[in-house]
Amino acid sequence: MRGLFVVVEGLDRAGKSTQVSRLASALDAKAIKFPGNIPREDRTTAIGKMIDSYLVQQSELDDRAIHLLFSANRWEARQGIVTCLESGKNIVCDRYAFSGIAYSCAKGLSYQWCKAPDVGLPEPDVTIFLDLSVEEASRRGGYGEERYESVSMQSKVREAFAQIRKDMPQGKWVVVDAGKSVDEVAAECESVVRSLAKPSSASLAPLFAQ
Ligand code: NYM
Ligand code: MG
Repeated sequence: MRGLFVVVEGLDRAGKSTQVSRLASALDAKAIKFPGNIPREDRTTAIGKMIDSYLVQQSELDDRAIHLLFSANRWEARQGIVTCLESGKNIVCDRYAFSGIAYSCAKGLSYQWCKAPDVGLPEPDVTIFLDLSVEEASRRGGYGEERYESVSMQSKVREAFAQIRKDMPQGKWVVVDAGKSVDEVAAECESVVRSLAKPSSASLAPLFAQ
């Protein structure tokens, strides 16, 4: 039996890192993160370094070029994900293709264009969207210096996530209220995963293939 592939998505400051580590320990899962690995200093692949430099505003890139780098960063991790799941280990992943689409659509790129490079990646068994209002997210310790960390950008990202939600097959996208306490959110995330059916086949379906 292969492992479960669980993705956690949400705006910046929605509490993803905390919930990913809680969920990973509850499920005895491997925690992974896009872009790169946790923490920021570990955006270590060649592609991860380019992404990091862009996010911390040390380099400029065309919107489409950075979009493709984020996608390439997932493709370079694909074999590792597949191998891990096939060995029977669960994965909890902090952001995935959905962030790729949401942040680039928020900058004005078209939905279909943004989706295309990620078609065929391993499809998560479920994506948990940690839902928080932009206002509440911005009150959580304020935004840092990274690109995209502004109320106006996050509002557009939230709208784009709403569009993705409509596009997702039944049961693949579960919204959890991220405004509750850390323990309550953790319990809800865990119950979402516990209620999933066991993976029906050993191999993973391709993302966005339908
Ligand atoms: N981000 C993340 C994208 O714009 N596209 C992507 O494909 C992914 C995975 O990177 N503001 C953005 C969202 C975040 C930023 O992520 C850094 P994090 O989780 O804050 O390290
Ligand atoms: Mg962030």
